Amino acid sequence: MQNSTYFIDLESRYGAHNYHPIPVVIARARGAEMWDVEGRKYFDFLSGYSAVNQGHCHPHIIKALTEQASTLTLTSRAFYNDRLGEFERYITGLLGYDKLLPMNTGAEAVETGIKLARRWAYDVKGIAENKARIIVCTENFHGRTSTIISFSTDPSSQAKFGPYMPGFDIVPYNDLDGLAKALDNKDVAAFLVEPIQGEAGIVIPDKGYLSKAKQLCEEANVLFIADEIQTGLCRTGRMLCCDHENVKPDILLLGKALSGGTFPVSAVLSSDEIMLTIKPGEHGSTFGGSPLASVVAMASLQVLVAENLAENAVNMGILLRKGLEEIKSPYISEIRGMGLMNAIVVDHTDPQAAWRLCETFMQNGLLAKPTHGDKIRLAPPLVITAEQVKMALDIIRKSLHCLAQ
Ligand code: IF1
Repeated sequence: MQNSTYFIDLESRYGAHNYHPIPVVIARARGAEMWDVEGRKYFDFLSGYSAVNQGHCHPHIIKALTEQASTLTLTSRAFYNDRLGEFERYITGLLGYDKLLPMNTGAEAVETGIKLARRWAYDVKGIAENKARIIVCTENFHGRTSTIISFSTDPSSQAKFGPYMPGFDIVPYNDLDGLAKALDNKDVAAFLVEPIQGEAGIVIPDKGYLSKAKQLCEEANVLFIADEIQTGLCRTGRMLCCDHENVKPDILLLGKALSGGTFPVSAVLSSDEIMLTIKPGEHGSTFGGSPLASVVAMASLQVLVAENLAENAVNMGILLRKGLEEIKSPYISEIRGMGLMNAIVVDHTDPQAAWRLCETFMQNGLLAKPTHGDKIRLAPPLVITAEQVKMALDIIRKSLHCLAQ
């Protein structure tokens, strides 16, 4: 029986070194729990970066996946299939949009949103061709394609991948004056924003920011594109994070938990006016809208609704943040989050403190990973129970002592 070291060495020898994982080798997972190759159990506090909101290997999703997998996986969009239309009707009805454009990864959904906004700008708003501008925020994270990293402000995402795609203006996040200034330009097509910034370290904008930003966009005839790939699908305590402020994005981007963490499924939702500016043959992908993806996505959405996971995210999030406050650790300078999208900021002289804390979490049975140095995301699957949250808090409390050295 090979051990963790064996598998870590294999990846080091034969795999690209584009990640620096926490040194644990997962072999099995169910719900909020994972087991490594040695059989040790862990609470998952990363959830595949919010891709397994429904919990690992959710039976309803896996049943849908396995049944469809042995029936029909792919027709390509050269032909119709008997699953995509049902999924399109379900998700547009659930979220209140006219049309769905199905893709695979989150980055593909973001790229599709950018193309859609540009096409709408030329065909509907009347901006001169190749002049459309899209406003984005500092500290954004929208994926890793060459276009997307062109408007990143994070050198580790952007450096030495040029030349870069033009047409993007960067404004400070959570800054309405900066947005208003950038909107004072007739060539602006859209504003692309994360309702809460994930990679930046769970940065929550001021109350009213999203609704005021949406209003400014409406006044400027600019599309509001919400990247809910990480914040969406009940993660923050509502079906969509924008729901907290009753904001209806013109273009909505979903991914990750849309498949319950089984395989990449992403979605772009919008109105007829915007969506139908892309004509047959002008955009697509081999696997986008496959029968398999359609069935898995429908099952994944059904679980969120049937199990009231938004409500559980609210309740377990309150329990988690309250428990973290009660630890009163001198090494935690901030606790922030909404629903089960949370983070702690580690306060320590050692720049490696957050990493050391995550390694101690691992030794004690909880898996999380630092982001941007001193922040640790605490985002378990939304199926986590109060009992599991309490056990996780015990692990966190015990682990913090490692920073006393
Ligand atoms: C990595 C980060 C999180 C996303 C938002 C689009 C995408 C993502 C808001 C693209 C993807 C993933 C990518 C993964 C780690 C993870 C991540 F650390 F990179 F930034 F979650 F915060 N919009 N986020 O969060 O979706 O193409 O990956 O399906 O690249 O390391 P994707």
